[in-house]
Amino acid sequence: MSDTDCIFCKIAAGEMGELIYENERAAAFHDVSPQAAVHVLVVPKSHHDNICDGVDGDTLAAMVDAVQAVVEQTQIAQSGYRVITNTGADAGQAVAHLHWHVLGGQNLGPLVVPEH
Ligand code: DGP
Repeated sequence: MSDTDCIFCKIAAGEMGELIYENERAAAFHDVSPQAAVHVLVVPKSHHDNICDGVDGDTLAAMVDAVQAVVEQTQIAQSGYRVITNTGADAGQAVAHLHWHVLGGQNLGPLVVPEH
């Protein structure tokens, strides 16, 4: 089910014309504020606040298919890439619709978090 107030629900439904890939259950589009040479977001078409919000296996499989398609389309398989999902305040999640960041196209360096 989609949430009419959710921007990623609208994008995933193709209402904003930004999709670079879609299948039955997932969609991909360029991040509006890219943090790397390649920065694509993969989302489920159904609304889930985050990865622990009742996502079924078929939807997760469709998201993996979307990642594979994006990796192929952007030609980042050889050089490497990172897939991450931010969840909740401590991770800085800004949009409450599950999304996987696919980052690549350059050396990403080590995964860095602030000192604790
Ligand atoms: P996060 O901090 O993990 O919730 O990242 C949210 C990302 O979503 C952030 O990198 C910017 C991106 N974003 C937010 N609004 C939009 C939008 O309307 N369109 C697109 N393409 N990306 C968006």
